[in-house]
Amino acid sequence: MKLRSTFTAVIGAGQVGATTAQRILEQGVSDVMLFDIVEGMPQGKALDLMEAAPIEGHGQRILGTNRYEDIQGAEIVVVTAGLPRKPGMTREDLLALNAKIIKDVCQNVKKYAPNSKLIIVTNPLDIMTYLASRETGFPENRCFGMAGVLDTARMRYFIAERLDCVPKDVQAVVLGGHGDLMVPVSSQTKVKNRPIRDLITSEELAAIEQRTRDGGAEIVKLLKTGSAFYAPSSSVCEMVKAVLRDEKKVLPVCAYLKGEYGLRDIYFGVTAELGKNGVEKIIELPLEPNEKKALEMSAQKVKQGIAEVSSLATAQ
Ligand code: A3D
Repeated sequence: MKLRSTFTAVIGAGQVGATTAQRILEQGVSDVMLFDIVEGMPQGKALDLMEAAPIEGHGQRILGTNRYEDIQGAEIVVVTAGLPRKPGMTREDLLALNAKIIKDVCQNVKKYAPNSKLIIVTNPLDIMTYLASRETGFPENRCFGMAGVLDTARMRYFIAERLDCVPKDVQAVVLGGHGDLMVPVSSQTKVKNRPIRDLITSEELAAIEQRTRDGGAEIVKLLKTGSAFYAPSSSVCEMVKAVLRDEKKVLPVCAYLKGEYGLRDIYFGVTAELGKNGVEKIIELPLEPNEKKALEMSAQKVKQGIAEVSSLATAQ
């Protein structure tokens, strides 16, 4: 069996990678090439997923591989290769370990899928996306990261849980770095077009914002052996769909900034239009002064990480 001409390559067939592959197939988005360095594992997961196809009723195809040559022709490459957080570990603890993996993956993406759109998922997200852009030399619109869709979905769910409503009726947006200083934008948060501030107290809203910032850690603490993967894979699939179907959908994305919000030379969570060219337009939102300030603090932290990863690169 061969894949059809439009396919997504998923690098790293662990929890996030395999579940992303499953969602892409079962939602009929595209065929999938699933890569991992562990021999047999991506092939086993691919076969298992194909055996579900008659029941799920989709016509997509998936292959597993340990050879980078097989990602040739991929429209999108999703990178989930790397170590996840363990309890007590910050995303930054992962920096040095995952930087090495991202460099190796990027050299191969550059060689075998030079025209693809690259979506980074590996943490620490903003820093790994910056590194990937430097390693591949891809134009910024073709290299971006997934975090904001997930952080926003978490906030939407927590609000829906509090108000006992349907999560998709909650509009919210979380900007900034994917870490403890991410910025839930309350001024933009609404439920069926009613401002959230009219619906819950400011204390309740503050608690939900903090739970959103701690959303990843809450799951790590419960799982004990890994980090979240169901909502992260839904988030990646949403982005893959927006690109492959040229939806021009506005989503929170980790994108390269050239002066937006007064920030430059940084990969950072902002709202952007996703279409067939990747990040097609960055949409700057009107922010309240305290939200602007929070965004600047978050950017400083990401800049520190970028400096750290750049010094690792020169030390090697
Ligand atoms: P896990 O289930 O351990 O899967 C990672 C996979 O990467 C494993 O199958 C490894 O064999 C594979 N791998 C390791 N080194 C390489 C390499 N050099 N080349 C190719 N594959 C390799 O982890 P996971 O799927 O739970 O998480 C994967 C990454 O995503 C971690 O860095 C997480 O922190 C990150 N993550 C980010 C988010 C965001 O919202 C940004 C959410 C969830 C997970």
